[in-house]
Amino acid sequence: MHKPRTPLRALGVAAAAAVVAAGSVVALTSTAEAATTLGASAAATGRYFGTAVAANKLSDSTYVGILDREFNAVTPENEMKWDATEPNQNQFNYSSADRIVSHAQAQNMRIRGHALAWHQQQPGWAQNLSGTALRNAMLNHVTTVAAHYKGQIYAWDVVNEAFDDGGNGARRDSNLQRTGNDWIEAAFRAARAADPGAKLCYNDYNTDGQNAKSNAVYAMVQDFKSRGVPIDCVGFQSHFNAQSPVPSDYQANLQRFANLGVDVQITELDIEGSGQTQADNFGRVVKACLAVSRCTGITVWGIRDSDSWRASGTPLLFDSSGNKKAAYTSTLNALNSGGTTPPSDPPTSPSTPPSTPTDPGTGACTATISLNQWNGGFVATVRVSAGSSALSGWSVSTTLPSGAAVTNSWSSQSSGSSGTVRFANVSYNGSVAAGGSTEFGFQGTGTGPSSATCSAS
Ligand code: 9MR
Repeated sequence: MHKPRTPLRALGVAAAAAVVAAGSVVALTSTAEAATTLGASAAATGRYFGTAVAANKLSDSTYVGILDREFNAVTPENEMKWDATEPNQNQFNYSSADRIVSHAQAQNMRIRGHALAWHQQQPGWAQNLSGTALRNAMLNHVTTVAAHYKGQIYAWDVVNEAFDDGGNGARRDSNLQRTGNDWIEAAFRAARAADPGAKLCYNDYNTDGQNAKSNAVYAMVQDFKSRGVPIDCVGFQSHFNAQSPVPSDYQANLQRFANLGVDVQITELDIEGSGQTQADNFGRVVKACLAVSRCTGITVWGIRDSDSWRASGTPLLFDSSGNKKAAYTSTLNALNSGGTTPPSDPPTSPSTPPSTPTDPGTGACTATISLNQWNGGFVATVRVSAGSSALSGWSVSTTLPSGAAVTNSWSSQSSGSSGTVRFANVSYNGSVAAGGSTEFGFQGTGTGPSSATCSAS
């Protein structure tokens, strides 16, 4: 990363000479080159530094002044949630979210999308649904919103806060959970199909250290990775206060998730308190992220204390007048102390990366279905495997039992929805190397099929 050298030049010749004479030019150089805003300092380590933004504050000049000066990423605080984007079923409203997106794009900021599927802030109509109707409404929501912002979102919180706090490592009971345990993977698959370029994150709180809840999330991520369910990142909200302090194993916990092959991000950081204690805590959190190469960025949950969802705890980096707090200084210093470098981003791949074909291939193929059936609906995951020759395209047919219908599919182009249904490859998964395989899926009502036939095209 090229660092601006201007601050060094800005030093008087005499002062520079004095430091050289004192033999500490190296220290001076790093200090003099240190970036002076949160975003620029994070960028010098290959990371972003973001904040939650509220659309209705974009007319507040103090707020926007700090936002544009200090941050290079934003998360809409409420504007992309289900109640905001789909107030009535199948009527989508992006007006508030788009104001934030336009602002961020004009400022070259990354955008974290928050949150596609969550038990809270559901519109009333969704709260009143259950079973297959809710599952389908959720998938339609994920698909439509992710498709609307396709290509514009750095990372999506696809599913938010789906685990219990009780110490039992269980899923949180919710209307979404009651549609079947696979609702989370179904949401991730729908998001990947709608916006293959966005990183897809699971986001939660009280998962910041190793505990029963984070262990359960860890097991889910491990399972998703092993089965090819598309997940790219885990968000650690990091809402801290005296009752919920920064855990002593915070960095180790980030690292163990990163070791599963996902990025980790600090997504909603705020730390109640004041003065040096608060400053030290912010410094610790930032240094933990910098020490983990797959920790790709930090987002604080608001700009000024008065912007916080828990303003009385003064948990942010700027006071209510917009002045920098001690916590700001320690955050900036921690960012400027440097750290590991995140891997450069490969293009986000579909759940099973497409194999590079060595020849165009027209070989035979087989399709195997793994079915997740619940009362009234199903999700089918289909593995398409090439034989001894490569495939340049494929199509899979299956006959649904009577009464069943396909309602949604991913990583394939479907035709028909009942009786015999056909699924053809999409652009990125038609080429399958000899002996290789790829995966697509579909969801439906009724009883799902257990077998399918594959033909090469
Ligand atoms: O900061 C958000 C606040 O304005 C909303 O009223 C609240 C509603 O649930 O959500 C707050 O943001 C939450 C985030 O979406 C998910 N993690 C916890 C955050 C703080 O409650």
